[in-house]
Amino acid sequence: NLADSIGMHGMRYWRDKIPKPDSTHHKGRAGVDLLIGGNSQMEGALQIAASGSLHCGAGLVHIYSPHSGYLRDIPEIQCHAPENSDLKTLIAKADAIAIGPGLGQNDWARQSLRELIENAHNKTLILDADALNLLAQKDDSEIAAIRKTLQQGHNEWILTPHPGEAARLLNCSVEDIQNDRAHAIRQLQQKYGGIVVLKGNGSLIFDGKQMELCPDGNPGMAVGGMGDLLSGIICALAAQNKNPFTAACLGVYLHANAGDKAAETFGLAGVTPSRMLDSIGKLLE
Ligand code: NPW
Ligand code: AMP
Ligand code: MG
Repeated sequence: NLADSIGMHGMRYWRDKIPKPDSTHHKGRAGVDLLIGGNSQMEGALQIAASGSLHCGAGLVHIYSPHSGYLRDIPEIQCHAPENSDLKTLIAKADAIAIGPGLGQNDWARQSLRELIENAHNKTLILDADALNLLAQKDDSEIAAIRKTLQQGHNEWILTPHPGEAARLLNCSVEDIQNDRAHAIRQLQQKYGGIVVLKGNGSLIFDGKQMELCPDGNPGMAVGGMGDLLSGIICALAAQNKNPFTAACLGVYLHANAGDKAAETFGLAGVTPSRMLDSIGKLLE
């Protein structure tokens, strides 16, 4: 019986679990986010993720990207290029780290994923997009070692696959995933551990014990960059919040509700990640 085992608490329930900023709040307390990705031709993915973090109350947003110069359009964001920044130092400063939006799968992407998994102790990690595609690679000893370190480490991590990525992670078809999404998310959690967000119409969130279903959102959200925005939102909430399951659930609801607000204002065809940014702050209150 799905109703017995799957919660549908709604955005307010999750929002009420996070502390509201008081007058003593400062940027050091509002969470330091690090976002890794933005490889060739996918710089926009990391830009969207970083904007999502910024609009979700992050105190400081750092990005690590081989093409970080393009983000100077968003002056609030601190940009780090591999040739003159040390990833370990950036990891040490961050409260939560998202890797994947526009990451690609080249040597730099692999090396960044490996360095992150090896060095991010006691940090919440969000693995999305190409980080998941790398993790799904079979018959690859380097990736097998990364998977092992991830599973044996002490990190809290959140995987955010869309059905295509979920199918790669489980080595099955998208139809298999969509035919029984509750079963698929259980399998993903069993295989990889951590918290899993299975995206799509009716996103599910599962940590091995609790499962939440978000019924909000709309088909206008089926547009490039939408999942990248979610990664940035969850990263900001995880950096501000000690409970990563709350961060994942609230992030999914906020994102879906911002999508519904954009659909009301612009129509389904007019929903874009950029147009959702302005409503995120209001929805958080
Ligand atoms: P099909 O066609 O059904 O067989 P990919 P990506 C499936 C970056 N981006 N339900 C579907 O397979 C990302 O961050 C950059 C069912 C589809 O063909 C990544 O780093 C942008 N199936 C990188 O690009 C904006 C679904 O998966 C395939 C499904 C690759 O990520 C775009 C596509 O997924 C993008 O975010 C669903 N709901 N969703 C930028 N502006 O810089 C997907 N599938 O191959 O994982 O490619 O998601 O575009
Ligand atoms: P990605 O495929 O990584 O760009 O992620 C797409 C995002 O948009 C996820 O958060 C999905 O849950 C959301 N989304 C896409 N299509 C729909 C839909 N038909 N209904 C609700 N949410 C959707
Ligand atoms: Mg995506």
